Amino acid sequence: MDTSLQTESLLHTGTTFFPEGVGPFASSMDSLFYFIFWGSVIIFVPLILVSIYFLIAYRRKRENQLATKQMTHSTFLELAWTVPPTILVLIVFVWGFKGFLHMSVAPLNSQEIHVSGKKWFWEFSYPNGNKGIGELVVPVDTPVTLLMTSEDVIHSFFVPNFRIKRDVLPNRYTKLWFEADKVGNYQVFCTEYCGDGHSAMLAVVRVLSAEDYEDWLAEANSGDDLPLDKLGEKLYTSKACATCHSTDGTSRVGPTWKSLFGSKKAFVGGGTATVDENYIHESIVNPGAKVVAGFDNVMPTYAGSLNDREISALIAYIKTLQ
Ligand code: HEC
Ligand SMILES: [Cu+2]
Repeated sequence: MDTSLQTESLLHTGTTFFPEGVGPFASSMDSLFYFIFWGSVIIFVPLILVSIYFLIAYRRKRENQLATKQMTHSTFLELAWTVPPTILVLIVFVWGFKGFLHMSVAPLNSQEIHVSGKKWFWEFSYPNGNKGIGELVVPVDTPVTLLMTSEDVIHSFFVPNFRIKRDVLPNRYTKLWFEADKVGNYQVFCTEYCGDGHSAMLAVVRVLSAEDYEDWLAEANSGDDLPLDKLGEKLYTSKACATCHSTDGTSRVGPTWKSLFGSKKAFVGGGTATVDENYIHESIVNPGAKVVAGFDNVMPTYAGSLNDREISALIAYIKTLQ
């Protein structure tokens, strides 16, 4: 799986203002934007031109000369600058409110997927018990409701192509729905600054055809046919370990995995240990138990997100990185 930036869905399609619109909200939202944008241009440009003209035409020419005749009241002018703007604002309000209601009320037959924001990745839990990190897989032409919550700070879930965005809060559920009408990969961003790894808090919505989706459901998350170290290598990216751990010796948010197995580690607050299977297991399910010196206690726990086979697979993979 590739969770890197989906520039194809953002840059190479759509217009100057928007990436290609997918799903039920794009067309009305874009029309409303263009209405406001061009409306503002049409009002702003003549206003500035007339202001400049008046500035020059009626400037004070001699000492003590009043530039214009003083005017005290004009009912026509009062109405002209009150009624049309009110009508414009009401149009924008009704249009926007209708769109807001449309986005707020999901169709009854929609499929519910739980989204959990953690520093710094997105985890998706499907109705059949499958879990995925960094990748939300959905069938095309099917309404999907996202039930979202955060495990730590405030995040925000944004899919530019779908024109949907909503904050993801700790201790509260927020909802979003969409219905992708086109197969493809669409970029997800976190749009609430949430710390060091914020800009890397990316995910992809993979929209599959009905048949491909069935295939995906059948094989998803099994990984049964892979040897342990190969499965571990896959999990290293698919479970977002790669956001914080490198395999080439460089330090990211967390220590590198290169030559990790068998090495001696010192911890914050004193104490040392040699890295073995139990140490790695503990680091994954209870990362705060021993915090490696020089690093912060920011690794999320994977207890419940990884099963025993997956943890064994990660250990096997780390062993290969000597
Ligand atoms: C948000 C960043 C982040 C993510 C994601 C993350 N880790 Fe960590 N990890 C850290 C940090 C920081 C440390 C060092 C502090 C500590 O020991 O808790 C660490 C420590 C570790 C250690 C101990 C390393 C050592 O040098 O002693 C292991 C093993 C580990 N992580 C495994 C994983 C695995 C497996 C995953 C993915 C399933 C993962 N981590 C995902 C940040 C992260
Ligand atoms: Cu975030």
